[in-house]
Amino acid sequence: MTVMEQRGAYRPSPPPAWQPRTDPAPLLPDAEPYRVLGTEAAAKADPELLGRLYEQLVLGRRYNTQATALTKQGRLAVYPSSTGQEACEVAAALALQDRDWLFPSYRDTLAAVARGVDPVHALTLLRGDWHTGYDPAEHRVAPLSTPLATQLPHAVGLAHAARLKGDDVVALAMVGDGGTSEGDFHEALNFAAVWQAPVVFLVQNNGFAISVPLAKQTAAPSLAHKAVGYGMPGRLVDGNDAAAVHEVLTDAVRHARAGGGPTLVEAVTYRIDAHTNADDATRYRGDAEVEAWRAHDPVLLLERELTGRGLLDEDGVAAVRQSAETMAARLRERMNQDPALDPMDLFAHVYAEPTAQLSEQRELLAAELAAEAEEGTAR
Ligand SMILES: Cc1ncc(C[n+]2csc(CCOP(=O)(O)OP(=O)(O)O)c2C)c(N)n1
Repeated sequence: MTVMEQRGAYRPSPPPAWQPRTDPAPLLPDAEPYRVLGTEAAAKADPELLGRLYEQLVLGRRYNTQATALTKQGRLAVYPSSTGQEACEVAAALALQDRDWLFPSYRDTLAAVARGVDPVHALTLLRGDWHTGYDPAEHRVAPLSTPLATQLPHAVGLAHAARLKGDDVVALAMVGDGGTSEGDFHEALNFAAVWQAPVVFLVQNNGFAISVPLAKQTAAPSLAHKAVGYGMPGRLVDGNDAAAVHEVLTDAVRHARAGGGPTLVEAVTYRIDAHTNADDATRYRGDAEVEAWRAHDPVLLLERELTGRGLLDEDGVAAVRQSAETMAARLRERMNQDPALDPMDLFAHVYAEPTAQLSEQRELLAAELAAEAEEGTAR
């Protein structure tokens, strides 16, 4: 066949190896964040669950204010408050079974506490200590992760490994909107979808990565839309509606457990406090914006629903607040006790076989401490 004849036979067609993969339509998030409170869906919500969520929200709010106060008293080095985001924190913990794993970021102390970690132990890292403060295996809560998004590949690895071993375990990993720009976010979501790992990714879109607003973080229609590119469903939920977040996460956990693979959930919320006690949020956002979100407060939304339906009265509110005060007083009291620290601990649990330099430094410190102790006794 001549070249001209070949050209004549040419018919436009797709490349031979191309086939449609998955239909993107079922993976797309809803047009608006899913809500339960104040809608018809609320009537179907379990009153006992709503009550439990409310108690945890009130405790969580008080925990946040107390921890922030402890930074001012020098008892805590830093506290990234989740005030305004308590619905996400509490719902994440409550959506999991005991055998599942939670992978929190530094902002998710509350999720760890709601899952059963001792409130003081959960603050160990933020107190400036060198270790996690709790045994991750005991409560199945990974260490609070400060390097952004690094907890996500860990969650995928754990979930995939559990599945290979035949263990019935789901991992729920939490990350902020800023964290979605990290390479680890991409790698974790890609692996999770390819392996169909039992993982749920919860992105708390609280509007800012320190001072960087979402508009400078991404050009995506929403963070939930990112799921489609990896081949997993994306869900968009009102992150201040505890009942909605709980329902969406519970569905995603169930889906993962049944072998349906990962889900990306974007919870639309707002960080009411500054990034941490070391940040001045007035430098990059106005009061009007904060006030608008205060009117959509997670505690308020649930309280209105419960009181409106006669499931909570003034005495009930007072009782929950009282138990939050008791928790805060106990937290203050325990955090005001100086922990007994052994400087030699600096060298423990680092390497199975310490390096020559570390051994030398260890000896030096031991000698210094011994000399100091001797001086103290001599004085
Ligand atoms: C890998 C890495 N890069 C940069 C930082 C510094 N850093 C700490 S918090 C933060 C903003 C994160 O924002 P976001 O993910 O939205 O979470 P949020 O703090 O709002 O909960 C940055 C950039 C870090 N901790 N880790």
